[in-house]
Amino acid sequence: MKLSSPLPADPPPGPTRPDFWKSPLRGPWLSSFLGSLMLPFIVICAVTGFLSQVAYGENSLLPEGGFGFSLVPFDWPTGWAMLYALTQGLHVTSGVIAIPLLIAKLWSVMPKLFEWPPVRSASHLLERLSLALLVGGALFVFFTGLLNIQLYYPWNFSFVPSHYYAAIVFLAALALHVTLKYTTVRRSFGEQGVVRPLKYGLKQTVPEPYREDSTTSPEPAAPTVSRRAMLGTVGGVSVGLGLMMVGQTSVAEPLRQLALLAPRGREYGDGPNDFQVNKTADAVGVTPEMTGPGWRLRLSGSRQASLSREQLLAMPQHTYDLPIACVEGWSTTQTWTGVRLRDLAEAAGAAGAGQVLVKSLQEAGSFNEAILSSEQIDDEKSLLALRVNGADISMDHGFPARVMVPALPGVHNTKWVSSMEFQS
Ligand SMILES: Nc1nc2c(c(=O)[nH]1)N[C@H]1C(S)=C(S)[C@@H](COP(=O)(O)O)O[C@H]1N2
Ligand SMILES: [Mo]
Repeated sequence: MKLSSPLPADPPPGPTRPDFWKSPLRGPWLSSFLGSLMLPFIVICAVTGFLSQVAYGENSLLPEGGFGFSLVPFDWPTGWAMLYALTQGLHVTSGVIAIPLLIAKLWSVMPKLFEWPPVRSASHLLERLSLALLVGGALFVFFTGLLNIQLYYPWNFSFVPSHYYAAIVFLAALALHVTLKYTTVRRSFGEQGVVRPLKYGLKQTVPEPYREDSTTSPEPAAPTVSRRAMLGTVGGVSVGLGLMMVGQTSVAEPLRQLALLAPRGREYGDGPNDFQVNKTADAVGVTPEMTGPGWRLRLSGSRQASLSREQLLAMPQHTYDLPIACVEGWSTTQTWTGVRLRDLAEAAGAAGAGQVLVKSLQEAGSFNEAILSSEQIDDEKSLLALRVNGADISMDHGFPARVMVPALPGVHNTKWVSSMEFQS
């Protein structure tokens, strides 16, 4: 169906004219290559993103998994303590690696944004709308993700649901895009070879054959850089950023010095409490009076109990190496000592409880409580930690007591615990 348009048939001067675009590098091969390079990282990022949603479990901000049913029909396991450090490290690393590729890819298809006439037919309109969702969704998801790992939560909307729902829009538009572009990718790889253009230096760099309705320029300028150099630069930036992200994780301590963007620094002292602090006690209004001798852990289940730190230290103590694995991608493994959560459940007359609501002395803020599942309560490594690396936990790491549970997202390792309500 043709749409009659009030716009002039000839494009106005500027980027709507095909001859405005001069780069000899643009063309279906370049866009296909960048898209194919990006795709595996996006798949890893998407899968680990949905896994993070599973790991949030009952704490999820989404109604029942997002759509009234759970996308993944299993509970987050506790069996391997490093699991969330791994999946979330992969999520953040693959997402960050994809960003330079995304920018290059958007550059490669830029002329399409200015197509003239802007709408040619109903199907053209639909195609452009799906591209708006694809590009808008991608920019939103990557931008919020990046800000979240660097600046925490600087916006008024809630990060998790907006990142999550935008990701679904983005991935749906991407699935459509990959389907629609499959033949173009096959054709250009068939014509140009998948990697053949990478063999050419500047002298042998020629424009891709001009094709109307593509991103090739009708009047290409002489190349100033080869495709190999351009893609090498973009890829180099991606690899560099990826290493910086991996350097923040406890699986790659030797790379720590590369974590130039780590919001919490790279250098720590040698003391038992010298490792990353998310929020300090000061920052959230937890004072030494609140955590002093008057502090009690209040337990409730089929009966109430109130325990001082001395009483907790008199209970059987257990020591495990457990990571704090932040949603921001960083992680750090330390040696924690404390009381098993299942022993506390028993003290509250709630052995085999279905879940526990853990609350912090911290009054405001989104991380001042967390819900743990029965599996998380029952794991022998699940602790209410009182000590770390042989010393009392410092104020900033959650004194007098904090939750340490294997494979738990960092957010739920509640610090400055004040009460635990065991529920059936
Ligand atoms: N009460 C409380 N507990 C909290 C937080 C918080 O802000 N308040 N931050 C959480 C987050 S997001 C992480 S990653 C870990 C960080 O623990 P650390 O500061 O000891 O490294 O604590 C978690 N526990
Ligand atoms: Mo975190």
